[in-house]
Amino acid sequence: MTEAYMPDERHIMTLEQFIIDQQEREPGATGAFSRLLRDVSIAAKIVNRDIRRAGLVDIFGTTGEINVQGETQQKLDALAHAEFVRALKRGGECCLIGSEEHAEAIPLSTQTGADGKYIVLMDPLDGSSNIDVNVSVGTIFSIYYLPEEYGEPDLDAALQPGSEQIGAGYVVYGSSTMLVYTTGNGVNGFTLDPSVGEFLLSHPSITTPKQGQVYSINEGNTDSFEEGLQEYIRWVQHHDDESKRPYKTRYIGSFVSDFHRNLLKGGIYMYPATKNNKEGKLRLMYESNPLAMIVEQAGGRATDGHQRILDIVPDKLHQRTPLFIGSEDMVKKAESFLKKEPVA
Ligand code: AHM
Ligand code: MG
Repeated sequence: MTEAYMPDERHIMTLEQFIIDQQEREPGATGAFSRLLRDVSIAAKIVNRDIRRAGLVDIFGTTGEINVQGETQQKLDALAHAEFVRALKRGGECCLIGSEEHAEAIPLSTQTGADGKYIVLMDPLDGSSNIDVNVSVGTIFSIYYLPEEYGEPDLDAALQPGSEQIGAGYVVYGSSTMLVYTTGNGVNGFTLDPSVGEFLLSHPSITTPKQGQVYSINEGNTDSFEEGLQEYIRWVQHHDDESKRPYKTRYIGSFVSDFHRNLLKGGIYMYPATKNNKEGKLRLMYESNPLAMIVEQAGGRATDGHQRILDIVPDKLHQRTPLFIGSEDMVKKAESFLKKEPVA
């Protein structure tokens, strides 16, 4: 067989093998964290299956409920939440779940008798308003230890700053399904091979360009942006050959998908404070922290315009924050405009 026909070694590394390899490099690792990641990936496969069948079975549309965020809950939001909770409950490694789709944190040990030591916070289905029109959506997750001072998984135990995350990741249900995660030692991406039902390593050691040409923001809100941000938007739109401006606008309205594209190609995603969302729209614990950890691990930057996202000390589970995330130089440039006028 000539070399051209030899399978690429990379493509036969499954997520499970990769996790075990990583675990073997950690002295004293018990395998509990590996099992937790396995449970997350199983739930992701189940949600992927459900999403791929949407349109054929009755899972499009809303449940008729308004969730804790004051937003209309989609049937698939509720389904994805239930699948992740089920997988984590069954796995036994997680003692507390915080979900964008649930008002309170959900303690698990009392229900299963298991002795899990991890807390998982998640947005089970991000960008869900795009589901009915077949646009990519995602899952975002964040993993913490249950701090030692909590014998029981007290709800307050979930209120840790993002810098305490021991792992974070996302799944994008796009033209293919990808799971990207970090445990604080670089970022790796896996693509689901539907024929074998496994996530296979497809994007090892992801790094994000320091500078990109894409900016992602809901410009319909421009009128209510602070003056410094409006000025930055005019700057990115201004023609300048040397800095390759104007930049391109790309805004799917599905954070995971916008983030994923910018991570790989370079770019900045912004959701600032607006008139309707004075604290910004995105949730610190479910969306901003996990993707901030990923972007920093890939060499990028994430702030609220003034402060590092991972340093924010939360005071509530469903807290929102303005977000500027992506290529380091682009985020710094945006901040330099914002500094002229602090967020009111
Ligand atoms: P969701 O978690 O309820 O789906 O809301 C978050 C979504 C993000 O995916 C997306 O970037 C943003 O909201 C879009 O908001 P807007 O329509 O205001 O631009
Ligand atoms: Mg979301």
